[in-house]
Amino acid sequence: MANIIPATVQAAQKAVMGSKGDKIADMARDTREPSDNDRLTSDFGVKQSNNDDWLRVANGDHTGPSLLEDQFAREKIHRFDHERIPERVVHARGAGAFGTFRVLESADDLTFAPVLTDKSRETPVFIRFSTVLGSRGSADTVRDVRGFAVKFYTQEGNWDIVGNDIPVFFIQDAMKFPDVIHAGKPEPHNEVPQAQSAHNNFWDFQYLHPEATHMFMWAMSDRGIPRSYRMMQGFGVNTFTLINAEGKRSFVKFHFTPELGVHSLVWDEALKLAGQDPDFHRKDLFEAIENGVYPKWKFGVQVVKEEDEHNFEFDILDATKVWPEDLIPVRYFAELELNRNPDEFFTQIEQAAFCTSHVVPGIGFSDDPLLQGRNFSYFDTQLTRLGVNWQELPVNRPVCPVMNFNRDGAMRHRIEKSTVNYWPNRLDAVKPATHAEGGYLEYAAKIEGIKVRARSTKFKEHFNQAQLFWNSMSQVEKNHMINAFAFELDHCSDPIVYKRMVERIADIDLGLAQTVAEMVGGDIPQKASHANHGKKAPGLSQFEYPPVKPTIASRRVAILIADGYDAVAFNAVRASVLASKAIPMIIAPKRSNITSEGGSHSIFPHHHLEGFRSTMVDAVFVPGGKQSIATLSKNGRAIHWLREAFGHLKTIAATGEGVDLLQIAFQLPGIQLSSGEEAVESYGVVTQRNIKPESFKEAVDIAQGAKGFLENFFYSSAQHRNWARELDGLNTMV
Ligand code: HDD
Repeated sequence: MANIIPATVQAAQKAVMGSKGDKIADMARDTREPSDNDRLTSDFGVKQSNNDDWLRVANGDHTGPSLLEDQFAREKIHRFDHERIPERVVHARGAGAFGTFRVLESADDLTFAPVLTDKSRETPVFIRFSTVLGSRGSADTVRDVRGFAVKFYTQEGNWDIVGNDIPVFFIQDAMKFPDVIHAGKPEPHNEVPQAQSAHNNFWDFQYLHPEATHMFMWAMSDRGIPRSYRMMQGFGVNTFTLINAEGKRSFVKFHFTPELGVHSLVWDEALKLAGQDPDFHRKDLFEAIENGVYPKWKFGVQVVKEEDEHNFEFDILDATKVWPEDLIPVRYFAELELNRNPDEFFTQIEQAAFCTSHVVPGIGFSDDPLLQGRNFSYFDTQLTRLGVNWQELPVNRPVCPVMNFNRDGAMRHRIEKSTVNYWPNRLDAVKPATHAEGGYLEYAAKIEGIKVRARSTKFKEHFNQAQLFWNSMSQVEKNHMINAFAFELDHCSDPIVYKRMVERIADIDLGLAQTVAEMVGGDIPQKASHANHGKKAPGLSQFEYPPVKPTIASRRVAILIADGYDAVAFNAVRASVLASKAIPMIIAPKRSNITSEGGSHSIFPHHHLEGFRSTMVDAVFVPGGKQSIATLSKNGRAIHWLREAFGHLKTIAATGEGVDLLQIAFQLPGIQLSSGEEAVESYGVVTQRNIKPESFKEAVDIAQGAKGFLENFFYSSAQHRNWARELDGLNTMV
């Protein structure tokens, strides 16, 4: 029987795929790297001798008109004119990386998909993180939901989980997607605001659309302002199904939980970063991978047996509901690591395209009405953005063989060598695969019913889980949510919008509604429209996800110095920061050589105080040195730097005269500072006044000893933020 894949092509495919279906090797087929051995050519390959001057008429020293004849100049301009493709209609701004997925414990009781059962496999993956509302050029740190889209390049084909960092959604039915997005995106008359939900239309929709209540609570929580893509959970959101070898089907929700813990920015920091470093998240991901601190997530599923589908208060197919973890715990059994940055943003991130409908044998859909609509929408949007052959693009193409009779269309790359392009054909070429050969089989679900435009009764309850979420927040998170509502509704100019929203919040919690009403100018409600049931559930507060082990790896630690700094303390701390795989950032009043006390050392700082702000680091260290501290204490920006870092609840440490600078900056009676040999930790401020070792080695030894200065400094920094400072009202100096 003729095989339609010629032997040479098969061999080439095998060679690039390697035994693991290596995606990096696969993309390398289309990668080129310019070098000084290369010579300039046109796109049609002819060498060119000038890349700067358009061919034109010259008369002596005078130049005349440019000539249309210059094919090379025209090609350059034409190509440039067409560089842009439509941005994604949602999730336009994003960043991504490549990595690997490994199964630690087979889930073969649930599925026969090898990607979830075969422990010997390393499945290549690609993730794109994103914000939802902003345009491609908007800021990273805005309050928004974050996309968490994963492509698994399995040997059975591509599997996409197109998820978010929040486990629920604003709507239950895909038909409402254009409305929720139109309402959230900039308003139609003036295209304002960019990348923000703080406007009339967004909140008007939220009120008029009670099923969004649970999700807007999540969006107003700290989940809406993550510290890093690496510190977010990922959720498949929709209900999928897994089918095992016996043909038994279970309903599942997919979860990714980060090893670094779940952490957020504080709101003031997020606002400032949007201007000071709009690429904050994009750079953070790139920097961590570049430094070899590879972000990792554990992967798991919540499982509901088919026979239990209707045994819950909520409908398990309703994407506005979580499956509370006290009822349905997460079963973690695999891990995902990101370990490679893209080589080129456009071809590998911008052209990446996901489809919820892309599943592999052993994984299936459910009747979740949001998922059903999504399964239509994603393929369709790729046609507009990338064209019909989008699955041939390097980042999108599977690592396993692709063979069918889909043909032609704009920008077809693959060359199909055959006399037939239809099925059935006389060559018997490209036969449908049997189930035993790995052919996808739809689950034989029994369906009966009548055609209606309606949803089940359980879909109509909207407030129980919004209350559950609010009740499960820690005090700190509750405070942040109150502030978030206060900010957002203050940006709504139409009284009907903020007044009604206060009424809606009274469906969740009367106390919350009263506080928000006072802040934003709504009528203060006297009665809860739905009494709060008072129940809590595990897994909702992000404080339940600390780092697996306390670490400062990949955190940025600023070291503030000026001429005359204490070189021994400086070097000891910098070396220890580096040894912990964190990133020291040396900041001084100027970016030119800074000389130590006594002139024995000098160092070229990374940035000066005006160029690089405290918002861009996680912790600050101020070494002593009389002259250095005298200079910094007279520098308004240095004082502001420390006050701002303190206000943003970051760990701040100082040795020697550096302690005096903290005293000047904070002047707070509540905080204890070291006055002698002892390292003191107080509200995340770590100080040791007398640290006068003779040598660098001695300094490191002292620092790393029990209860040592460094131990305290690093432990405190690894906690991410000092919440006690906020709870005790000490953080008012931002
Ligand atoms: Fe969507 C993109 C996540 C509902 C229609 N969506 C998109 C991306 C993510 C999500 C992460 C960016 C993918 C990338 O990085 O390229 N979307 C979700 C989640 C949803 C959801 C978690 C709810 C469970 N989406 C949803 C619905 C529809 C869409 C109900 C339409 C009926 N989404 C799209 C889209 C996008 C998209 C218009 C824009 C760009 C793209 O697909 O590739 O088709």
